[in-house]
Amino acid sequence: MTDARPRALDAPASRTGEREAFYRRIDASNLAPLWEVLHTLVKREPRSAAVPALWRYDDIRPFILESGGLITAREAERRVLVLENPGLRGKSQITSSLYAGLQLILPGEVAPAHRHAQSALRFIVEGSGAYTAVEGEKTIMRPGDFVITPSWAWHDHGNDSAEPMVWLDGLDIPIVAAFDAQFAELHSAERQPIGRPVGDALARYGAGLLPVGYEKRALTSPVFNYPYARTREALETMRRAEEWDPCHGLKLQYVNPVDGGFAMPTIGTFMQLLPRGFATQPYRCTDGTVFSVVEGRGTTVVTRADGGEETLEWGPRDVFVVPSWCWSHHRVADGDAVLFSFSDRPAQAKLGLWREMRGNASTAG
Ligand code: 1HN
Repeated sequence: MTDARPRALDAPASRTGEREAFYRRIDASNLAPLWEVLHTLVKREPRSAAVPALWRYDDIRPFILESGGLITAREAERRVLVLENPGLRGKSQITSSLYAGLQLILPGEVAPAHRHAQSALRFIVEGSGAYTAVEGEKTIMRPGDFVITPSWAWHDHGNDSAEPMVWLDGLDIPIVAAFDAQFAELHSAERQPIGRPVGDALARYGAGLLPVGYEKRALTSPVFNYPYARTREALETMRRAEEWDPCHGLKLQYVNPVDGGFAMPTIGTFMQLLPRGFATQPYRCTDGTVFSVVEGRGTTVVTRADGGEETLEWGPRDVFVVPSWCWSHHRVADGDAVLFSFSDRPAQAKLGLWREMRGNASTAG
């Protein structure tokens, strides 16, 4: 048997009648030839099935509010409209590894207590004053707050305010599913018992101090609400140093104060300030990233895997996604812009997979 063909990562071996007959015979034994599929399994570089996408809040807000008349939070367990990546419809995925949705809770409602293996984050988009209870402590949520529900932690939400509240949920559902490691449980009570005062965790672990003798107990940060007021103040103070990263502006990573690592084991979370008129240099990384616009307006140009360009024009409360290994750059319009974002970066980093690449206008694309 001779083979003059060059080795290729991008193309399958050629098919012959003899080979096809062989594939049919081994099929009954649950066997298949690797050389027919190798190029789809081991690729030169990431080519995400996820595509760049934007959900304009003004367009989808009416649907979110309409869902409030359709089903109660109690009946739904969680009343959420899932943000489905257009390249991954029907899979409840915003990237290949992450789930995202917009959750509505109306005044007086309770989303009953449960727990699951998946880790969740909430990023508050609209409304103020509803609470979430996590492992016996309540926190009151306000726009821009980043709130964590660790894996296997009891959690319920309630809205004792007078206005509807909407937040962006981010969960590691596809990651946990890839390991077939899902567990979930309903609490016997709708609202879990509360054993600590509001604000306890933030005071205890989030003031640059830790209780003497504190030992790390979990992989997730013990701070479960990172209030926007503090994050925004940090950005505002730091901007005075004028150390703008060409690709990120001024970008901060939420940390677990106990070990300095990411706040969650599978999901990385970030907040960045891009000043008025700033235009970033092209950048790409292997963690497909979900952005939630907190303040300001701008555009993000994303180069798709097929080489085409997508221009996402965003404003406050919009959600957009940049898939893995797609070049992107941001341009801010008139005012300052503040962007929250999350991705699977900690999971990739722990597995030694994460990569990034900085470009400039002439080398990108
Ligand atoms: C969940 O528990 C929540 O607790 C939100 O608010 C969204 C999506 C899938 C599975 C569990 C919540 C969820 C979820």
